[in-house]
Amino acid sequence: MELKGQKVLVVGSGKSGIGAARLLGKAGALPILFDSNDRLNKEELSEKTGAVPEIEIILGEVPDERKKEITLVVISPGVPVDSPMLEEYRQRGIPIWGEIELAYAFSRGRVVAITGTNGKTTTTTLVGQIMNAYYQSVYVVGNIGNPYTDVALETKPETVVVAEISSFQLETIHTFKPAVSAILNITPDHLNRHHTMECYVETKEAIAENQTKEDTCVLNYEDAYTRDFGSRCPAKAVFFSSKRKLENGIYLDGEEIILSENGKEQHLMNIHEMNLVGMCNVENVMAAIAISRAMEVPIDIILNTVRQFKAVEHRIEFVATKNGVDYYNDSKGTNPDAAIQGIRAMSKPTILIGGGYDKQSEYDEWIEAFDGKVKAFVLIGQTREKIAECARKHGVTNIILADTFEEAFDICVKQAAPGDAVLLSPACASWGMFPNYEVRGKMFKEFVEKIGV
Ligand code: UMA
Repeated sequence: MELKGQKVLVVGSGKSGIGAARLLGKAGALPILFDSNDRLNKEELSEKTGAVPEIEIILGEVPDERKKEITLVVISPGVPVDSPMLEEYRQRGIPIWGEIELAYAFSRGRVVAITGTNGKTTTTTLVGQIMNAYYQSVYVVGNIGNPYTDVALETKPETVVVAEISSFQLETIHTFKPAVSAILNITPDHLNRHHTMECYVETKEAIAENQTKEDTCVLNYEDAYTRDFGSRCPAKAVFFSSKRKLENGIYLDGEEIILSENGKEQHLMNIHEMNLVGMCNVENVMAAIAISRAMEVPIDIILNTVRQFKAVEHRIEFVATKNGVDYYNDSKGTNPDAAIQGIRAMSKPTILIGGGYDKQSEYDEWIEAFDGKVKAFVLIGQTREKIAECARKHGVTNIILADTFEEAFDICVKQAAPGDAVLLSPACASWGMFPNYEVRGKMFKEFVEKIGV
């Protein structure tokens, strides 16, 4: 689609919208940066769009007479595809692209795209480091926090783009075709947005929809959804498994990671050579190895990078030991399944902070995974009553509700004795109390720093 001179409506003025509007402006289109929040400051937004003069800003509502000019709509991931404002454009046959699709249309080189309910950020970061160790031109983009549109125009034919892709972003791709894709796992999340599990799974599988057998899709053999997708996947499926031997793929045998290609086995590493805790991270590492093999990176470069790799911030991140108590920040545990990995990684009696924004999740499996380890359960946010009720049903007794995050943290400090752990792993998004999980995690770390000062 030729975009020069076209009026393009960019919906959402967060990171993605700014990136999309800037790219469109530089490419000769006439972008209108629109945000439904009319309390935003136009001048501040104008500053963010930088030295791209063609960008017009509209807040609140697009006037009817302006709607007719629009020939393409580009939406940010946070904008639901069934939002009523999009329906009008859809009915007029105006294409609706996501920010990822727009970036891809201008991008050169190969793309590695990683999705999954959990582990995306760790795996994307690790794959980015492995690619950087071998290739000259590498960009790490997407849901990880760096909009793809920010770098698309800088890419060259030899570039490798490593993209963390959320289900929100996959709803609006059309031609996006990674050379290597990965679906790490699929467990219930964002059901308020995707409505049913079937829709959520379908959206995740879209990551491979334009791939062919020349391309690779890395899948988790131990996840029923992704295993099942292996036989339907349009790309060549490569599996990893933490539980069984595979003829072809990467698997865990005791504590050893093994690469098996056509039945020929190669021992790669012992899991204690990694600086990461938890089985979820062993799976992330196996996925990263499989992805990097498919990208033709030599195995010694892959393994050296894995050995040097440290935990991603906010993902079962060890913060400090204060007065004999270990503090862990798992603010990225934004859904029950991620939080299950968080509590499983704990080996000491744990004071756990949970709760936050309501994504209509069920908490039973998370609470069952406590396994007698949770000494006190401190709950915050919109979901605190719902989680407390569920926890009582499962026999958890020491449940404390807090009104603020600070109060929750103080309760943890009082409840903890030397030899215990305090874990922030809320199983809920931070929205409603914080702008995002990073701010929540950083605040937790600041509180830990201040203990005993
Ligand atoms: N807005 C509208 N109309 C709407 C909805 C929103 O105008 O109907 C406006 C809001 O007023 C706001 C703007 O859109 O000003 C926000 O857009 P956004 O929510 O898409 O936020 P961005 O800053 O563009 O960040 C997005 C991702 N956010 C979401 O998916 C909610 C970021 O993922 C991502 O890092 C960033 O693009 C760069 O690619 C965050 C996230 O929480 C980390 N992701 C979810 C997750 O990981 O679980 C999917």
